[in-house]
Amino acid sequence: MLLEGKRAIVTGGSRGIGRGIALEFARHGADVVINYHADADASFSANAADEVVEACRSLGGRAIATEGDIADSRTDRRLVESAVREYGGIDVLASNSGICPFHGFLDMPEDLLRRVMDVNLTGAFFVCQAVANRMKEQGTGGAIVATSSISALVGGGMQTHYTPTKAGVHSLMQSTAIVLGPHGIRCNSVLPGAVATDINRDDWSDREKRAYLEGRIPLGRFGEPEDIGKAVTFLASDMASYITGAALLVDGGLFVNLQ
Ligand code: RM4
Repeated sequence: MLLEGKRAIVTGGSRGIGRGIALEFARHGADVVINYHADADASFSANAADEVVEACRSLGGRAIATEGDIADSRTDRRLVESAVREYGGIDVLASNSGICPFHGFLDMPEDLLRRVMDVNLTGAFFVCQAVANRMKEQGTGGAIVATSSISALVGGGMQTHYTPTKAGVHSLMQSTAIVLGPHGIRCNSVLPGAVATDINRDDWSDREKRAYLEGRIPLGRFGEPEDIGKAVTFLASDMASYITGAALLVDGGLFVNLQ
C-alpha cells in the first residue's frame, strides 16, 4: 500500500501504459482521476475509461474518469478541479498521455508534427503546471512522474516527431524538479522500452521487426503496462522520497544491449 490515501491523476489512463499505472495506483491505495481523450471512436474511448474506473474501484480505491484533450490547458485545469471536488486535493500526477503515429521524416505532414508535439510535450507541460500550482497551494508536497521513453535516449527513423518530445518530457522533469523541490514536490521520469500497446500495434504487425526487437531484450520479453505501473508507483511513493530530477529506464535491458 505505497500510495494509501494519496489522490492521483493519470493522463491517458484508459488504455496501455496509462491503464497499467492507474491500476497499480489503485492496488496501492490511491484514489484516481483517469483522464482520457475521446478521439476517433468516442464511445469506445468512454467505455475503455469506464472499465478502468470499475477495475480501480474493485481494487478498493475511489475512481472517476474525465474526458479531455490534454493539449488544451483548460482540460488540465479541469482535471485538477475534478480531483479537488472529488477527493479534496491532489498528491500525485502521472503525466502519461502520448501519441506516436509512425511516419517518415521527409514527408512528415506539418499538422501531424504539431499534434504530436502538442499532446506529448506541450500537454505534459500544461498538466504539470496546473497540478504543481495546486500542490504548492496545498503546501503538502507531492510527486509528479512523467512517462518519457527509451526514445529519449535513442532515435527512431519513423519517430522523428515523437523522440524529441520524449527527450523533452524528461528535460521538463529535470527543470521542474529544480523549481518545485523547495515546495516538497518531486519530479521524475520513467522511460519504458518496448511495451506492447495500441501505440505500436501497427508498427509491430511486422512480425520480423517484432521478433528482432524481442530478441534484443535480455529479459526475453516485451514490457507489460503493469511493469511500468510498478515503477511509476515506486517513484510516486515515499520510497522515492530523496529522488527528484531522475530518469528510471524500464526496458528489460534493451537499451544496454547494443552489441
Ligand atoms: C517507444 C519505443 C517503442 C515504440 C513506441 C511507440 O518510445 O520506441 O519501441 O513502439 O515508442
